[in-house]
Amino acid sequence: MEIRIINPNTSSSMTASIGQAASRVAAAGTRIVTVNPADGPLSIESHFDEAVAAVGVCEEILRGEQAGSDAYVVACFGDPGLHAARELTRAPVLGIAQAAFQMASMLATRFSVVTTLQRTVIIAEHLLHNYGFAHQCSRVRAADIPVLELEDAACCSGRLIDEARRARDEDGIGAIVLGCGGMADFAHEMSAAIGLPVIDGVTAAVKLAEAMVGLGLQTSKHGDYAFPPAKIFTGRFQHFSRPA
Ligand code: 2AL
Repeated sequence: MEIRIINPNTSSSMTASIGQAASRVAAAGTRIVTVNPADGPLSIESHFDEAVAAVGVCEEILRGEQAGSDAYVVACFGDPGLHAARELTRAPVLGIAQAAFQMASMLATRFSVVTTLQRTVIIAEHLLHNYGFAHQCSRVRAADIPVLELEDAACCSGRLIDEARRARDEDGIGAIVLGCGGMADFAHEMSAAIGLPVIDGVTAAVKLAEAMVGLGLQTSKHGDYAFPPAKIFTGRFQHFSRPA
């Protein structure tokens, strides 16, 4: 099976590290294809960044449909464009936040999220509410690390471990969810340091996608995930036009 992982930001180095993390956990018969949009924000750290990035996510889904991908992963923690992406395909589409919340909720009754910047905390909180996980998340914490700084592992791992340790000691939780697609490489070290399960959304989403494809499960086309109505798009979005 082919799982197409879409990094919604345009950082090709982050796309490569997401691909390496995914490939390490993929089953023998799984082909991981990792892409990012050509146009858009280099990192996603605001509502505005998410809104712009969502168009690139949709374009990459449409490319994946041409290539025959069996499942998709939207590999940014705000799950930008996730519902729109699901409208465009029958294949399962997993967001790394929803996948990580789902897995954490089955490993501990309560978890905390350790994310990047304080201003993205509200984005994760909105997702927790919308997905129905708010009652299982004790707190969303920011390590105050800009997304692109995560590439400097030496600088970040201590700060992430310190924040996760504070979560363990203060939040009454049993697991940590990592709040960024660029954090996968820190999961094992953090788990060893604090003695709790640490769930990275990229690898969680890959394993959930494999399970869904293996079970023959597809995105429902009954109701709001049905293909969007065909219509004319104008200007720079003309390529989305389909005759009604
Ligand atoms: C993210 C992420 O996963 N990728 C990105 O560019 N921004 N999320 C975050 N909370 O900062």
